[in-house]
Amino acid sequence: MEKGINELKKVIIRAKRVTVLTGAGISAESGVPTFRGSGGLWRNYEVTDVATPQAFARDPKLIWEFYNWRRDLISKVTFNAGHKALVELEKHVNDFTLITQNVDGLHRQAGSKRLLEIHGNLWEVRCTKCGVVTMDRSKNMGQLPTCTACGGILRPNVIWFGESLNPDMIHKAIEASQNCEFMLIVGTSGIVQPAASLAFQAKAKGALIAEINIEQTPQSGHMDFVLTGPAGEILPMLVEDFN
Ligand code: BV8
Ligand code: ZN
Repeated sequence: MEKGINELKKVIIRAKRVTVLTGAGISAESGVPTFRGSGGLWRNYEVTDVATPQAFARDPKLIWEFYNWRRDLISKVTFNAGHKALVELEKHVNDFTLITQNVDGLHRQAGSKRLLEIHGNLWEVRCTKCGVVTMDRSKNMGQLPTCTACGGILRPNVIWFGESLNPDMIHKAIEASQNCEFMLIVGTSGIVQPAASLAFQAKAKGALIAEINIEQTPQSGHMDFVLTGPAGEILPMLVEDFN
């Protein structure tokens, strides 16, 4: 890994346009379970079983149990050295975009500014009737929270499987992938679309792409750099010479 990291540091220190894509792996060292790693997710449910509009229509109370469990868990954790290193990187690069698939809000908490939360944010709720979106950091929203304005049932303001991403958000993510000279892919299994296609959008436009993960992924073979190890250790090493 020594060779890879030194070569990568030489590229990144000179890079003017950098885009980063993160997944659940960057929050793993904060204690947030990933979706497909060992330990799965919640009561043996696959995330694709519970993070869908159909599941919410069928049993909103069960889905709120799932999201209240995640709210409680994430309210007890904080960002880690990997999130902090990306805040450092953002300070150093003049054209920087951080795209995250995570809904845990830890990049925002760490101080990232140029941030696209393409799957939404766990701490926001949206009324299924009037559509109003509010930030609510309660650890437990109750069995079936309702909108104070119209009484409609509230849902987590995240993008579920089978739901389209916000067009403006995905447009900005594609632009940031196509216009960068260097893209870091951190802590994602590269399964979920359309996020998983962004690395290839960057590569198709001539960017160098690097993967940081504790294991190989289906995308590893396409990468210019593959650094195997925890994001919380590798990312700080990448930015240590900036100051
Ligand atoms: C959509 C919010 C149009 C909810 C999430 C082809 C094209 C288009 C769509 C599809 C397609 N094929 C299939 C689809 C449908 C679907 C999809 O991709 N399904 C997958 C399962 C195949 N996509 C969609 O539905 C998307 N919508 O495309 O709209 C459309 C409309 C109708 C019909 C069709 C298409 C919406 C997708 C968004 C879903 N919402 N989250 C919530 O979180 O509550 S996705 C969910 O998975 C999370 O956001 C998560 O971040 C994301 C991706 O998972 P990862 O982040 O990669 O996490 P994972 O656990 O998998 O991997 C962790 C990695 O970290 C591992 O590699 C591990 O090794 C590594 N790791 C662990 N520890 C560390 C580490 N790395 C470094 N350091 C460590 N310490
Ligand atoms: Zn309402």
